[in-house]
Amino acid sequence: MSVSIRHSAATTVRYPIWDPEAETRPRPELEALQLERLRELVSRLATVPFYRDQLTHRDIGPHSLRSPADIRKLPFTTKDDMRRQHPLGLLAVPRKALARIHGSSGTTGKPTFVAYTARDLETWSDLCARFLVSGGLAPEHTAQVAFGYGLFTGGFGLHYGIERVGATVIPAAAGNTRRQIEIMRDLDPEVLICTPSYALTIADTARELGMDPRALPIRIGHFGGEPWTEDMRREIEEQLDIDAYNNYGLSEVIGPGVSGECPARAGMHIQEDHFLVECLDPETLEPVAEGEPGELVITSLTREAMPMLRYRTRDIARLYREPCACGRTTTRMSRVAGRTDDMLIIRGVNVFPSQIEEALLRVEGTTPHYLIEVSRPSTLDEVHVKVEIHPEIFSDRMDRMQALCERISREIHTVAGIRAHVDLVEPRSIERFVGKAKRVLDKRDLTDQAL
Ligand code: DLL
Repeated sequence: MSVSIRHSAATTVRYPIWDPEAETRPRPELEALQLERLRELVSRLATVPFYRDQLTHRDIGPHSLRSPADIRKLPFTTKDDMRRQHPLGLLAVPRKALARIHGSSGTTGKPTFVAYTARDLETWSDLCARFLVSGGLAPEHTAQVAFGYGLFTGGFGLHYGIERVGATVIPAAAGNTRRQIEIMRDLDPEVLICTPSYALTIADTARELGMDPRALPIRIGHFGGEPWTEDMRREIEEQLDIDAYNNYGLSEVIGPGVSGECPARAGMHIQEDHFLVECLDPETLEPVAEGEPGELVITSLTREAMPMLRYRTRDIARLYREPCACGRTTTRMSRVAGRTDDMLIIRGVNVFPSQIEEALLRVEGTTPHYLIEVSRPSTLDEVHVKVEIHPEIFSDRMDRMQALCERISREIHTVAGIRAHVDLVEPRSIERFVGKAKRVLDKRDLTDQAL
């Protein structure tokens, strides 16, 4: 099956649908499948003490569910729950059934782990294949992955999705931008996969090297892992002369592959045969009206190793259920408009202010008074951490102050995984607050009402 859509760049784009049966299923069939899978999930959760206790307490079993909307009878799972079940308390299969373990950063600096069985990995590859194909990846293409390979789900998730499509993958991994460009010139990949901000860095670096970024071979970009705006999409498309597609996911429920755009670019299609997504008012936890912003709460219907029941993502987005021009029948989600917690995403890395605090605590002479300033002067996020130090530590010796800055910066890197500029400031120069301290000044403009 293939769709023909008038593209924003006024070209006609025709891309096949990877799994037409799953992606264009009539809604009543899709909902019946969701219900069946939800019931199976509730049965499977009886093997996880954390879930079993809550379900027993509420006297809920598979029989309690008559439609997917009955999911509202079930309890939520939060990042805190995951932390309390650290490292693998939420496993629903024996440890020996695991095929892989990834991790995501947590407020404490310790990663929370997410586990996969071999079948979970198969499903994951398929889900990535779906959105990659919906945004133009074809078997004859070569795709360069400039995401980190490691505990982060971006690199491996996309890698296997590309292989599943039958395309050629270049696992370039994150960083070393000049080398990324050299690889592109040598190997002519048509597709680039990374964070949206890194795509702009590649364009900047190409210009620094005296090249026209539009002359690079890539024609399609699949970007995700951090918030971006419609303006940024235009910039990326113009600077690199490509079509840029958005995709969304989070490690707790699988990684990339929860949703992704089609050529209509009217929101990201949620892979609803595998994820039941609710959009709730974060205060009342009641569903918001269609098209209104709310917190996404995701249930992974088919994950074997570590299923998530009503995971509170803290991501604010909107859902649209009307049919899409591409023929897919799935609900679409808007861009992520913000978060309900204080998590920052710096160059694709999730960072909690508490991690910066933890790093400061490790360095003698610092005080717990600090301010994190995040900006995006050109294309990449910059972090400045202003830290008050004890008066007796304050020194006229530049070299000592410099060494202290470097030490703090190293600790921040160790705990939070980001490079920050550290500015030592005089005692009592950072504003004090009576109530909740304001520790973060985010100067980036990431709000975007567009899809
Ligand atoms: O970032 C998974 C991923 C990798 C998705 C590569 C897409 C591409 P985490 O590190 O657990 O997983 O971070 C998840 O990142 O809750 C959102 O706040 C944010 N995020 C992910 N994709 C997008 C996006 C991966 N397209 C957190 N737009 C999520 C906005 C996004 N925010």
